[in-house]
Amino acid sequence: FNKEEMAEILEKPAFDKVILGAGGRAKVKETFGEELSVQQVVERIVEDVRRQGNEAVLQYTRSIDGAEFTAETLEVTPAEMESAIAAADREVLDALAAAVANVKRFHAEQLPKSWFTEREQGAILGQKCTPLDRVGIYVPGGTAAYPSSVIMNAVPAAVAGVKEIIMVVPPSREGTVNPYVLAAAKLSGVTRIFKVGGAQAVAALAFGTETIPKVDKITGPGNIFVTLAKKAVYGHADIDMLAGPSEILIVADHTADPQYVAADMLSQAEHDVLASSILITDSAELAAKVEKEVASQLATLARKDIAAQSIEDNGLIIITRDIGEAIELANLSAPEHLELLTAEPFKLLPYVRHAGAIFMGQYSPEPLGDYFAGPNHVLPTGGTARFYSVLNVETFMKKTSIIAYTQEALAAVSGQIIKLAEAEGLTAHANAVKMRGN
Ligand code: HSO
Ligand code: ZN
Repeated sequence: FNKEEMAEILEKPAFDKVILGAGGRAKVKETFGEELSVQQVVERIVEDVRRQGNEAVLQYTRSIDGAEFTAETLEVTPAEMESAIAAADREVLDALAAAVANVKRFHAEQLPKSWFTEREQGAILGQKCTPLDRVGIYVPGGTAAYPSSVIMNAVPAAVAGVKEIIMVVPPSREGTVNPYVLAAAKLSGVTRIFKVGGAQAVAALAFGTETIPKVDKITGPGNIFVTLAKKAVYGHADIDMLAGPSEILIVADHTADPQYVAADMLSQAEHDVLASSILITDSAELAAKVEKEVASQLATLARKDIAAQSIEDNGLIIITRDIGEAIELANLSAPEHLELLTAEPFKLLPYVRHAGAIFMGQYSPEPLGDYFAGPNHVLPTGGTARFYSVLNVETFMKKTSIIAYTQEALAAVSGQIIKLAEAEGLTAHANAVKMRGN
């Protein structure tokens, strides 16, 4: 165990270094008439949407998603919502509703309170918390169209008190959206839904178009185009974070069940060939068993090709001398999801400093958090858990200071304020205080 070497092994690919495969490059050539990098594609799309609004949004939706809309048909109608819900499986809808209730209950506990505090001579100071007026949530399309992600983005915004929650989601070629994504949006309090995805959706939310309203903040995960577009519009609108592929890191000792460990690693691997699944353990015996289990469970999975590729490219088992070393490595990695599959996970908790979410013990597998328990599944990836937090109610709120002094309170400190203003050469500042007497 050598720290530098380990840091290198655990190093994650930077999200903005993604290079398109042959299919992606061909698509870029077809759409833009020339070969462009992902960054160049995003810059073009963002600029076009900013300048041309709807026209660019509709044209990119046609050329990239292959779906034909007009400004009027871009928005999901109440009738479309009703028919999606009517055709949906009741049990799935019930489970979605139960998940919404749990996520609401958990996030309600995060709601910050405005507060006042008293100072000398009747002065009052305070902090007022205000929800954002209008936010945009991005929901990926295709095989990654997750109703659970709709809930995880929209419910905290609704709990924060955001009045307008605008959702964007890329349509299929036929112009449809996953019915459970629609149902989840309704259950979670989404106000309006537009069938647009990719960088064009992010740009439309950031700048507004004739049809899509401009929002104050854009949240939610997406592919590299979406992530780079969020980075590009940051400052015009706020963003939550820059998310990359999903990861799990499991710290396990000899008490862990190798079947559970393997299943949890694979649950992450099936997300994406770029997803990473790492086991760190002080038990060589467990490591050997997990390796075998992964191979045998893999064969049974619906998405075995994706999971196998992910394990092959980004799967890792590290054996340490003790659990202390394992935790040290976990901190070095700052994983999105950290599972502590050890005899006494709570004893390790004080030593964990960097992780998006921590799953404690053998009955708290990651999917419990992905879908149901209540905490959010929009988490910092790629080592950014060192400085980003999990998506939460305050993501959708801001704070404003309040200062209310009395005449006596101001008089008591005006001499010192005047000294500071004069030291900065700001005599108008000094005047504003002097004028109020002392
Ligand atoms: N593990 C993903 C969230 C998710 N899993 C959605 C299933 N559906 C990122 O935290
Ligand atoms: Zn997941």
